[in-house]
Amino acid sequence: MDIRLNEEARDALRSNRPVVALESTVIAHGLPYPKNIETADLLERTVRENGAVPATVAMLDGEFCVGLSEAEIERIGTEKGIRKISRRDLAIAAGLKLTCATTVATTSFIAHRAGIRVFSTGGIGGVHRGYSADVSADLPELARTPITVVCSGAKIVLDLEATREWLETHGVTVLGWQCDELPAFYSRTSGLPIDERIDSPEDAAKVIRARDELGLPGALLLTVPVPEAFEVPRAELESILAEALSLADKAGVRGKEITPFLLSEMSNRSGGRTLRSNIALLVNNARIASLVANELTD
Ligand code: PSU
Ligand code: MN
Repeated sequence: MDIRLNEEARDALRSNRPVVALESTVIAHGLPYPKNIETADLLERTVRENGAVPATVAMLDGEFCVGLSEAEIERIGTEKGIRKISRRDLAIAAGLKLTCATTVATTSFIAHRAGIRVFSTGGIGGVHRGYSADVSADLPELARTPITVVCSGAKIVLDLEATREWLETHGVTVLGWQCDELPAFYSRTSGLPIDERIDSPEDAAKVIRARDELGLPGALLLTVPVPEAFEVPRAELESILAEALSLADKAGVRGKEITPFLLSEMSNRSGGRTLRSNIALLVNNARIASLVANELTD
């Protein structure tokens, strides 16, 4: 598989310096313009400030790209009709030379093949509320890709309990960064268990190395709660989410459109609080991912 690595990422990987992969669906579909581009830049800066090399992943004109220029990030964040691709779309996108944003599934797929060990995002996809047949392709990809994904759990719009069960059944290890329960995206708690609490990058690296030595096929999720100042309490969220879900139902929004629709509705209904929370957790996750990536190259 041909992957275009930019010079910085290629040099860093060759000389065993820390690299953190970042995804592009959050830029193209997860956040509104111009916050999307500002956030993408901020995430890259955060990774650098914490001693690692950022590598945003996307598909540009049919090419798997790891490490984007500022102009390329701008393109992903502004061009109309950027497709959100999951595993099922990889061959279409490559064959027909499309320009696409990569989800957790496809970012993990590409980053792992490029030799990157740590990937930072906001929230993974999962089992949808009310449509338990709609299971994000993020989940099976995580079950077969041995990468570490730093995230704040699964997005709150999902059925978190069913998503948590799925991860357990399929052997995806869920660690909690300085926390005792699975974070719930905009909220710090969910009432759902993690497999182990981790308090330092050193301990995270120990578990990651052991996973690699055991040859386990699945990803390891390092779940990080949103910083306290940006948390939106669950009770408040649930009422906004209920409104957004019923609107989606009435409008017949389904499939890959539903997550972006719900995130944007919730932001409108919370006066932008959920958006600020989303950005804060993305930045914080990029920071923790960088610390872990540093530890892994020592
Ligand atoms: N994290 C965010 N916002 C997002 C996403 C992650 O803070 O929009 C994206 C990821 O790319 C993830 C996707 O893979 O949402 C899940 O989409 P779906 O539920 O359609 O599988
Ligand atoms: Mn889906």
